[in-house]
Amino acid sequence: MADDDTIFDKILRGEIPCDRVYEDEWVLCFRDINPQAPVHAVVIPKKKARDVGELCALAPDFVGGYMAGIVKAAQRLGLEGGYRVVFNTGKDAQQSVAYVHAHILGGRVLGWPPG
Ligand code: DGP
Repeated sequence: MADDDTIFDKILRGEIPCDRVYEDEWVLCFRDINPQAPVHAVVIPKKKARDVGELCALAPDFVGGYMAGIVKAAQRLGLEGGYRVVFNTGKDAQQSVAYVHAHILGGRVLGWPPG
């Protein structure tokens, strides 16, 4: 389906440039184009899932590789003081790209609860 081909599919295929932070066999991490914190990157798995629900249907090895990739990306970003990982999921959470992505946010003290 054409509308399944998201901006993140295109970034993963190298058709659209990104500011790459970290990459391994499981994930690609790049800086968010619209940062919400001094450090803001997104991590996508190299196998397509639209959201965390679909992600959980993938093989456990793959989900584990994705989670480990998120942590390695955060280390690469130098967030020793801590960071937040967010999966916006569905309409109420304002997920705007239908390709699962973990936001990594840091570089300042983050408020809680989020908006
Ligand atoms: P969400 O709202 O959770 O679906 O987050 C999608 C994020 O993707 C949003 O923070 C902006 C970011 N984004 C959208 N288009 C691009 C792009 O072309 N490049 C990069 N680097 N980030 C993008």
